[in-house]
Amino acid sequence: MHCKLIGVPLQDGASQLGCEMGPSALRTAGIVTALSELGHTVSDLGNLAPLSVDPPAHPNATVRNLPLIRGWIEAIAEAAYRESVDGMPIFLGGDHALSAGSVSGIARRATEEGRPLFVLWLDAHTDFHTLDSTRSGNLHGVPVAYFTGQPGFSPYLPDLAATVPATHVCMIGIRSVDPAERAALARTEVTVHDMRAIDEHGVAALLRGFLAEVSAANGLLHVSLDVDFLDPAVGPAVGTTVPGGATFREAHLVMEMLHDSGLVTSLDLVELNPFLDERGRTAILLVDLTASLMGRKVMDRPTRSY
Ligand code: HAR
Ligand code: MN
Ligand code: MN
Ligand code: MN
Repeated sequence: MHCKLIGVPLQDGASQLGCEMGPSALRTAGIVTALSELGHTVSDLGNLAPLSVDPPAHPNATVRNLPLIRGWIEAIAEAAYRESVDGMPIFLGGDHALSAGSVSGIARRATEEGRPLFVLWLDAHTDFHTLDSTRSGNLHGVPVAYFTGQPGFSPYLPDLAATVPATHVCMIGIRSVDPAERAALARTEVTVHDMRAIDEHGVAALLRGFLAEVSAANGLLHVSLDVDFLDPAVGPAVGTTVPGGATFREAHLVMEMLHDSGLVTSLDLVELNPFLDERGRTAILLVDLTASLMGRKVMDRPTRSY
């Protein structure tokens, strides 16, 4: 596989500063070496910068940093479209507003190729607010509503060349949903596997069902990994910790199964806040999870102490 690393030092979609250091921390934790050692070719394309844009003000006065986030989304979507033509884009975030750009750019590419796009959303949160429903105003809470084409984003965020149908979105790890998101999700066909479903059925059974759908449709698969999918005990470097998340092995198993499926064509690594990390352990875990996704076997894992 030809891996294309795209740094996105975006932090203004989150309430806490620090995600802008995410791309640097992932590089420092050895993402290039980890992928190269698995036999992949790797191009580090450096970091993106936001475009300078001037959208109209939104009537919901709590919405934060709209012009800047829109400028980022335009730059990210263009890069996602451009780089997905020949290789696997890996977005080094940056907060989760990033995915409004990455998924919309990949969706444009998928439509051009006549392939359906599916999205696996690994997160504690559903990120299904609209600009009207958000109470925090933090735009890392809106990307899934945006790229599935929920109303009210135009003319504030870029108009979508292609949307991802709600039936093609599967969320795993969910355990923090706001009332407005819950109501909106109930009106869609997004698949939401909450933590209780993982406890009860095991993450493997849930993922297997989704991968079978992607495979049957000959789909492209974009994976969006939010650090808070993980339990804070193993992934502390995130501004929005929620107890009761995926364990170390549950997260690796998801990645190992994704590798075996051969379906994944693009990836986001988001919400890493290195300012909140402990001796780089969350950055290292994200690199190791990426290695599992790209073919590292559990028996081949480097021996590490933390
Ligand atoms: N739903 C909450 C809000 O909109 C929290 C969103 C937090 N999002 C992330 N990414 N950390 O999943 O403010
Ligand atoms: Mn998220
Ligand atoms: Mn989250
Ligand atoms: Mn379905």
